Amino acid sequence: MKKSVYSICGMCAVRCPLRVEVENGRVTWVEGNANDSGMGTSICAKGAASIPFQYDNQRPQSPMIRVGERGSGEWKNVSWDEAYDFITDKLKKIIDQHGAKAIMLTDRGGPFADLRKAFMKAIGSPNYINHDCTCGRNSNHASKSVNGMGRTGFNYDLKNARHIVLFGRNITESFKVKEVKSFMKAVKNGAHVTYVDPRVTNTAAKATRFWRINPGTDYALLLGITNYIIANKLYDEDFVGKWVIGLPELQTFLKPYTPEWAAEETGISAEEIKAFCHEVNNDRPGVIFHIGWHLSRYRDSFYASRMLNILNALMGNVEKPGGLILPKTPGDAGAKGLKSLGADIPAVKEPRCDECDTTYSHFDSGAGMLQIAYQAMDTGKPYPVKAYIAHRHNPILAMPDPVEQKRILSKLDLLVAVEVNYSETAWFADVILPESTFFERDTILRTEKGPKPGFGMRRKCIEPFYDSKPGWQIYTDLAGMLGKEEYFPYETIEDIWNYQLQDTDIKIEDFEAKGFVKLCDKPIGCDPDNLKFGTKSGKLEIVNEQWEKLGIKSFVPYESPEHPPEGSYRLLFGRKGYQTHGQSTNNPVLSELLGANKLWINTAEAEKMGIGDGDMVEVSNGDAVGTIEARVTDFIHPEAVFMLHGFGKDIPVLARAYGKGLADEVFMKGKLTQWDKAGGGLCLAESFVTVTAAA
Ligand SMILES: Nc1nc2c(c(=O)[nH]1)N[C@H]1C(S)=C(S)[C@@H](COP(=O)(O)OP(=O)(O)OC[C@H]3O[C@@H](n4cnc5c(=O)[nH]c(N)nc54)[C@H](O)[C@@H]3O)O[C@H]1N2
Ligand SMILES: Nc1nc2c(c(=O)[nH]1)N[C@H]1C(S)=C(S)[C@@H](COP(=O)(O)OP(=O)(O)OC[C@H]3O[C@@H](n4cnc5c(=O)[nH]c(N)nc54)[C@H](O)[C@@H]3O)O[C@H]1N2
Ligand code: SF4
Ligand SMILES: [Mo]
Repeated sequence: MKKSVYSICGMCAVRCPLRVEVENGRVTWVEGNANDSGMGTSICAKGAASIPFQYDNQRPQSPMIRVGERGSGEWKNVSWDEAYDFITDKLKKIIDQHGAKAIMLTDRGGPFADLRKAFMKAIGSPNYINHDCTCGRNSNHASKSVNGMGRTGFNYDLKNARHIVLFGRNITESFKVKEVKSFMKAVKNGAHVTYVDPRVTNTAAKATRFWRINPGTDYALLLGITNYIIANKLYDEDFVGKWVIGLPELQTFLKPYTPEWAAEETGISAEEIKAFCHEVNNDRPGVIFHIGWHLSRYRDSFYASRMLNILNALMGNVEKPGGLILPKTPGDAGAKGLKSLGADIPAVKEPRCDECDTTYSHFDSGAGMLQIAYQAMDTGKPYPVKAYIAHRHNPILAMPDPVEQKRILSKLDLLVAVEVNYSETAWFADVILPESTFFERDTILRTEKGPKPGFGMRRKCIEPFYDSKPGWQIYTDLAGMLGKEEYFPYETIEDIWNYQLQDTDIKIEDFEAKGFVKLCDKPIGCDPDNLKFGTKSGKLEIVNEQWEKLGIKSFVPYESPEHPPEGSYRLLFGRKGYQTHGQSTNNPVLSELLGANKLWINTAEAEKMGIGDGDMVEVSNGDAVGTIEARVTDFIHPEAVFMLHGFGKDIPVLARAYGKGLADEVFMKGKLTQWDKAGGGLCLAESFVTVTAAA
């Protein structure tokens, strides 16, 4: 029997809408859900590799409890009841001794996190944290300090843009399917694309202007650009007059930062910088300075990212074609939203272990800061954290310095990984709970913001292959066993969906036709003369007084980045179109496309050391050492080397990826405690390594 099911992809955190064909209980075809016009039937290689992932047996097949040393790989397969008993016995003891706040849960954030947040609320712990201190936190907080809404406070109308400016935003390789399609439409329509990176990427190849910037100097370039734009009035004076606070202060601050000054620092000529400024002035308001992520991994990323937000404001691009569009919510459609699963659970009054509600109150406490929680796990301050549930999150790989992390994680009484793979964290855990794959499970409903807001549903396509459970079931079971069934009274996923939908006019059956429900027929517009931003003033704040009061200055002077010592290189990292972080390097098909990462090194530098393309080289930070194949190329800045993240797996059961290539995070020694106090992001791009020909 053949059937077609609407689902939501789970092969990366983008979570694209899908249509899945199933024949006799097996998935035979996956494509984009064409009911979504931005998506069409497109999916990416990782999405297509969901079928080999489903049929792979190199993944956890039943609950497992560790019997050997941490990380030894000695496990006992157990029943769900045994696993639940083991976990809840430990949790009850921890609650008795330290209170529920000693339990922490981290996940990959996103539209389905409401379930885990509600679980933590139900058990009485404030310590729900997402992954974002290694991802977009600096950018997010920078946006929040300007627009009051954060990084996702705007959608980008890329396809209609006349100029797209990308600072280390490798949009064609580290992509979202809908975003890259929209970007390619703009390219086809002849939009200007300015791409800034110390490395030539596929996106550089699509750009009309590529600037190979000195690594870590983006803030200088942005200061030079903004100085010239303001000094020459190359901005939207009407918009700025009406909606922007703090321009005179900015102008004063920018005085020393001329394009000539920026050229010295960045390696990009003053003439080029000026030509760019005139070009964006001609192209506005359809100009987008993409906030992106990569400006998130340096010590001044918060301020660099603030400058990108400020440049968007200067372009007057808000709610203009080819500009920044405010995402519309169910409320904008005159409808009620989904009811949060935590809505009827009493608020937790305990303070957070990561101090995002106390010491760091400018940070978004909804997302938290995992690196600060590591300090709590290590030192017991502000209070002990004794149990850690990592759900769809692999901190040992995603946070820097795995050796230091393992030292700290070893202090826990309980580490649980809820996973579909043998992640590094699962391998080090006390218990692995195998979640059913996204094909095998229903998921809570999600809100979809955009021009036509609505709700989306992921439906189960097939029965689980192994002894796994869907996340909603796992947390309902655990809440029940911890005596919190009144807050998790669900028997079926329909109970959960009905709870979420109770304030709306929508019924479960309404999702059958398309896989999602829109709350209006036509895109909701917005009057550009009647905007409302999330700041206290309701305007875009170049000077944010609230943040200033909390000790976060609106402007800080530029400081040159440290240059690598003689014989060393700055280690850069990133992703590729057919890999998702470290979770797909062992995929049966994706591992054939790319078996191991290579070290990009500049040709002239390699020649000095007698290293040829394809030679094996030794990479070291004086502590961690490893060998990897060299990719000798003119396409990278001489001060930097680059490797893809997610390789160098040290888990023997991952037979295809085991020992292939090198892991970047092992070279990030000390980075668990080096982070930007203004933005919160970890300084991942501030490690140096030596490279020598391997013996
Ligand atoms: N295929 C695929 N797509 C993905 C993901 C995935 O795993 N696979 N992950 C998703 C996630 S979580 C994220 S956060 C995004 C990330 O999206 P991006 O941030 O666009 O992607 P990265 O691959 O991290 O690439 C960052 C680029 O920044 C460059 N860079 C390094 N240092 C500097 C610098 O000093 N200045 C400038 N201007 N550039 C610099 C690097 O050379 C690299 O090319 O991608 C998302 N999309
Ligand atoms: N050194 C270094 N560190 C980095 C980066 C880097 O480039 N270099 N990139 C940073 C960035 S931008 C990010 S976003 C983070 C990403 O770090 P993470 O969020 O940890 O990475 P992901 O690959 O998204 O997935 C996490 C885990 O979820 C599991 N998983 C996948 N699907 C499911 C599912 O359906 N259910 C469950 N329960 N689990 C599932 C995967 O197997 C994987 O182990 O890493 C950051 N850290
Ligand atoms: S970008 Fe690719 S892997 Fe990620 S959700 Fe979309 S189709 Fe799936
Ligand atoms: Mo990310």
